Amino acid sequence: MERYNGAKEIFAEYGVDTEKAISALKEIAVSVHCWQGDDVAGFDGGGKASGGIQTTGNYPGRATTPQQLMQDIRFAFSLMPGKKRLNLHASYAILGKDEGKVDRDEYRPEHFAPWVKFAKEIGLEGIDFNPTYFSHPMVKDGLTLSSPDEKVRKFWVKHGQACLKIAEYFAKEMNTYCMVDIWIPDGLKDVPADRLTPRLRLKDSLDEILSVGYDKEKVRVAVESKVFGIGVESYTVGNNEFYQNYAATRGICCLLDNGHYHPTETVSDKIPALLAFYDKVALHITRPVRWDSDHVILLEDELKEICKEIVRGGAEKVMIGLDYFDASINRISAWVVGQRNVQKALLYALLQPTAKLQKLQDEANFTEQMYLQEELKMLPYGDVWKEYLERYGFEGDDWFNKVKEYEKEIGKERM
Ligand code: RNT
Ligand code: ZN
Repeated sequence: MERYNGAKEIFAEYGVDTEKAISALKEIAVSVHCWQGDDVAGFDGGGKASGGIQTTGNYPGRATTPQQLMQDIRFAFSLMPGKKRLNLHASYAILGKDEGKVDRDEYRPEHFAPWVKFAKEIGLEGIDFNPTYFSHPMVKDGLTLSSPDEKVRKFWVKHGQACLKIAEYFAKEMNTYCMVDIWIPDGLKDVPADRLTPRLRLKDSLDEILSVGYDKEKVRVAVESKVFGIGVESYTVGNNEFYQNYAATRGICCLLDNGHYHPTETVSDKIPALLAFYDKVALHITRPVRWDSDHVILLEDELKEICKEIVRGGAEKVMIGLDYFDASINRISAWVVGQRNVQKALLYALLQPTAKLQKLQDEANFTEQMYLQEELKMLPYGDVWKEYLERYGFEGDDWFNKVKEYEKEIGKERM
């Protein structure tokens, strides 16, 4: 408390109100992905991610049943401060008696009812959703919605339609919107003979999915582009230009995953560019190391820049989601470190004297702007962070020891 009071005074000297920052941070929801808990395996098939997506590492204790994953989410989320939504993939369907009988083109809300019950039980803000266009035998020659095989394409169109209905159910049950993110792995390893036709097929498929009729107020559909993927280095059907134009002309959103661009492009710069045209933008925050490798989010400069743009643009306009999966370390710790780093970066952004800095930019006073931006880096953010944690039930905050205890417990059960 004493340290916080000192920090409060220091920030006040720069015109920053730490109390305001703490209350604002408390209101920003982060959609936490379920798939860090089981290496993106899901429950409806392969038991291993495949088709344009890959997890590396073999740390013991992976959740292999819905009960285990829920147990891990419950525990991991209890160590994450702030408002949380749960981001689910269709492959996490709990099929019960329909196991082996119902495929992804026929999933229904009831296959996700246990998730709704669980989300309500642990007091989540909402559920977001993703159709799963990978880890499935109907991914033919690496293609789904852009496939020239009508049977394949139709199957995946029906999957997308089914997912919109499930999203509607989540929105209704949780009494908040449900963000649906469409990402497909479709692409080619080597030089294409035709780059246009697959994109025209993807466009038609998406139109067919959206034509299913769904509550546009409650279900917010987003499309996630990518520059390349493993095994599809030469051509990605759903690239950035394709999806931005698609979203703009269909009244849906873009989802920016910061692992999906050329390494010198930044999502922090793309957020305000999109907000000039869209009411909402969705994010997958991750950490690319050389490529879209989905490493655990660290408190790095680009994360801080992304969070500054979220705060400056208006946090209510940005649907913040996480997307990383590291199987080489304790998965709960990976989850918590990444989520907390996003919260820390948001706090960092909320503690900037934004108006003052903007004024310096407009006055072309770049000397003072640089001086001030550098001074700000050494302010006592950690003391405000600690105060935030203590106010919201994280006093003492020895979360890592709790993870070690938990690991011992589940280690016995999951051998
Ligand atoms: C893959 C995309 C996609 C997935 C998740 C699991 O490159 O980023 O968002 O990571 O849907
Ligand atoms: Zn992503």
